[in-house]
Amino acid sequence: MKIALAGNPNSGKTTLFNAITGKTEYVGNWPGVTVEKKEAFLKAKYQLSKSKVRIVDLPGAYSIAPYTGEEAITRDFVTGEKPDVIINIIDASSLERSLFFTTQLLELGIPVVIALNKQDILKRHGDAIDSVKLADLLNCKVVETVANKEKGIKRLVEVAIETASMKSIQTSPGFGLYLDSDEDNDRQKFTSMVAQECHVSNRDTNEISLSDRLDRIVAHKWLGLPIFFLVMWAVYAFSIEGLGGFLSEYLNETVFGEIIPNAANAFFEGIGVNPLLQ
Ligand SMILES: Nc1nc2c(ncn2[C@@H]2O[C@H](COP(=O)(O)OP(=O)(O)OP(=O)(O)O)[C@@H](O)[C@H]2O)c(=O)[nH]1
Ligand SMILES: [Mg+2]
Repeated sequence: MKIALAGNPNSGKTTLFNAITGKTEYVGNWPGVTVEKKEAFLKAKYQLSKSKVRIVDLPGAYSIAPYTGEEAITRDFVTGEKPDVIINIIDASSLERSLFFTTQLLELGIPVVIALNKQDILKRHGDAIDSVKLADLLNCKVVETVANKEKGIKRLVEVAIETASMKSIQTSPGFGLYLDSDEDNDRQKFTSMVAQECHVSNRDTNEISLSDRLDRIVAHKWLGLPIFFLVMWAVYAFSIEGLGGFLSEYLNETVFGEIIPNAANAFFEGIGVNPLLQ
């Protein structure tokens, strides 16, 4: 059995790959880390039956229509080598953007299981995604994960193997309802509808964060500019008259006026240089 890991750059594919295969492929917190496909067998810990399961980590892609060479590797693999199931890793903190690629994967006919990753970041922001609704709207299984803490991984692998074993053909959610002449526009309208429907905010709307409060003051329509000039003046005054003034006076009068000349004279006297040359 062959399981492909596909998703947007930086969504956590390689982190998941390492966790379920025991490999130590390079992981980094920026997009474009993986530039070629990597393959390994599933760790015994996650193995459900005797048949070997091959996991393929792919470079990140925003679309099935490749823009970069790495995206072409991903497109060629999922369309050409037909894995038994695709685990589509989604960064839950940027759901709407991720769903563009997801909808394209759902059209390939290959079974798709979504790993709704980085749940910890979402929760830290006081947000959540209704994964049951998401599964319903996209017509595929969704499992919540935190790949770097190995949370939800066992369940994800189980669901992926189960889905692949059923050998059913994935049906796409059919967003053509919008009847826009441009397919990408249709797709975008669909993804923003899905993201809105599934977004659950647990944030207290009365609770305003410190940075929001500061923003309200420094970016105020009338107060913004005076505050900007005041800050610039304070920086200028501090550097010229404050610490800057003190330092330049100290360097001129003490370091270059006394310490260095005295030390140089003492050195030249010490080595017996003619006073005319000192
Ligand atoms: N907070 C948090 N960070 C995660 C999670 N999963 C992965 N990361 C971090 O996200 C970053 C990107 O992870 P990668 O595994 O390199 O992502 P990728 O999808 O392989 O990225 P590309 O190879 O560039 O496509 C790393 O810093 C991971 O440690 C998660 O569930 N929560
Ligand atoms: Mg990677």
